[in-house]
Amino acid sequence: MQEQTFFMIKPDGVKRGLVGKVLGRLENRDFRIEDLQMRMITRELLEAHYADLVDKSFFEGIATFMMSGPVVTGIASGPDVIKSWRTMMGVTDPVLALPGTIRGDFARAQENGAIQNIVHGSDSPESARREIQIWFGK
Ligand code: DAT
Ligand code: MG
Repeated sequence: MQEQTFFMIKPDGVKRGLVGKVLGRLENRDFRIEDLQMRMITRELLEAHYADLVDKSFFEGIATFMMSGPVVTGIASGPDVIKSWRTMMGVTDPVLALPGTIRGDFARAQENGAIQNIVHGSDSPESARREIQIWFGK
């Protein structure tokens, strides 16, 4: 099914110079990059984006990490892009992410604090709609 997803290259991905590699993986799979913007995240945007995590004990760690430098946000489109991008990212924990996935190939295991795992992707059509609205107002 033709659909759109929201993706982000987190501060660790930008700092380590992985923007081109990450965008290249989307293009390799013939997904279209529909919109793209580098920006600093505000507290308000972060709390809207991670509304389900705001009450977690590790949220302050996430906030410190996510506001530590610019992120690259975007909209990608293509057939089944939402699930495909989640597969391409790999699972949340870099220790468990399989080689071949972005997290499995590039993310560092964390010794403490927030998990830093290079990329974000919407996890469902509802999340994609919600996140595209939050970040791009459309
Ligand atoms: P994902 O990014 O795979 O969708 P998520 O939505 O559950 O994972 O969590 C968002 C981010 O928050 C995740 O990429 C890393 C961080 N995070 C999640 N669970 C965590 C935990 N138990 N400890 C530290 N950071 C965590
Ligand atoms: Mg998530």
